[in-house]
Amino acid sequence: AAPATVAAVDLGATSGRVILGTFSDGALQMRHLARFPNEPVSFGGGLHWNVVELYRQVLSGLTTAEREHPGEIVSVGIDSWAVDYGLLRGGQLLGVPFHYRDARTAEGVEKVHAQFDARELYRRNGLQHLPFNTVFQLATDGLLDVADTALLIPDLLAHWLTGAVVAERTNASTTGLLDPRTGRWDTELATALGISPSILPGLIDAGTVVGQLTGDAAGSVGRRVDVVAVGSHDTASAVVAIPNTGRDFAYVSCGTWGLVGLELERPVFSEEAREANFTNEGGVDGRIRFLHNVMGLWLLSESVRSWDRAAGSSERSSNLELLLAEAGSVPSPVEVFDVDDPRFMAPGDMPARIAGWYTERGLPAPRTPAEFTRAIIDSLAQAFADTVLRAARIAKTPVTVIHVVGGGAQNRLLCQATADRSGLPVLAGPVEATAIGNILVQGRAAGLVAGGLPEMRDLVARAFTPLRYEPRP
Ligand code: LFR
Repeated sequence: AAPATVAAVDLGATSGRVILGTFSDGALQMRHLARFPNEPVSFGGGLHWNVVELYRQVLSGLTTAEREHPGEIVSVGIDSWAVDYGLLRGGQLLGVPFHYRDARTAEGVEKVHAQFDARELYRRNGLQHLPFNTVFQLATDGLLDVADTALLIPDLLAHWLTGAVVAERTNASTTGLLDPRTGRWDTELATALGISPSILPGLIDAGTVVGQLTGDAAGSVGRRVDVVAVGSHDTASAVVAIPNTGRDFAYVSCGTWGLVGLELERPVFSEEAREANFTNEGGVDGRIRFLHNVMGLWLLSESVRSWDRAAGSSERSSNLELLLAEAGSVPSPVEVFDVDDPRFMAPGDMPARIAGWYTERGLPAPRTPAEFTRAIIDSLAQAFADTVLRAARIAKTPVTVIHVVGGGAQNRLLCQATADRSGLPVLAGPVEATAIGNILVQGRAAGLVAGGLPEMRDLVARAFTPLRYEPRP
């Protein structure tokens, strides 16, 4: 068959990418086309996403793709971080979407919990408690009453590209307003919370054609290309690209967050699961992503930002490679810190908060960037290990290997420490799992890949051999 190409738009909390995936004879080849920063903007007392700039960058990436590979691209798919949304009225965006790290969510949690306590909410939506789950954000959103439509970020961009108004299911599953048993909106819950179900768009599954580039978008790109819904929650796309065709595996999708858990056939609503704060998010092909959000490399990137700030803008020289090498040769902290402490959620001086965790307990705090980095890596690895073992226990499934995918797969110190602290082998890679999952689901929709998750994962395993870390005593 002639080679055919799809375009993945993958938007992360710090950068966005447009990546092309070309299928020929059952193999996949990737080309990085564009990479652009995604920097939240703080104004008017709120922390926001610059979604218009993101849209501009996506359009510019797609235009470049068409110019460099005229007529080759068969579809476009968009994924991003979860939970955040834009509100619209009459097709116009109302306000600038909030960042999930904005402090307003505390008020939303109070409002929702006044009506539905944590137990009742879990019984209905099966989600771990994260103060920024969409349901809490909506409950405190001043524009809710004026809005006629709520669109999650990838759906919002797809709307601007095509005019379609849809909610892709994997991402909708992170809102807290979806019933994981039925895969439908929990309209009773929404109504009780004053969220009109009419603002929630019709749900679609990954693999569905959303529409075609229209209007200005078709004009810029020069052609009416299909936009296909992928696992539009980035973590759902990442899990598609885990290079394992067997069972019994756990995963850590490690970037800004460390999403740690299992793929299950059915959700787990037990009290034990709720207390351990495990979520039942929706995966591609109806799977359940039974996982917990571990704070992730945010701890390190936010620390690096603090050190850069202190060094002055002229000296933005923190070299991550060097820092990790140094961290590898300082001793482990006496005790690892609790990476999930909510104090680490907001942007700001991360080293000071980490030091505070230690000094409050009368423990020696790290002092140098290398010591902080070592403490962060070891503490993350411990949390990854604990979370994998806990997930296996709660879901009553054996785990024999941990797959680390995403940016964190490049971090050798982290992968080795995770193997050591869990006693399980770690298979690291692919780094671009999210974009690969996005590409595979589009490829399947276009008939370029056949089969289900096992076939797609088999292709990943052949194209991107993971690196193996054995646990050391
Ligand atoms: C990862 C991620 C997580 C989600 C968090 C906030 O990028 O999508 O899965 O909990 O971002 O949306």
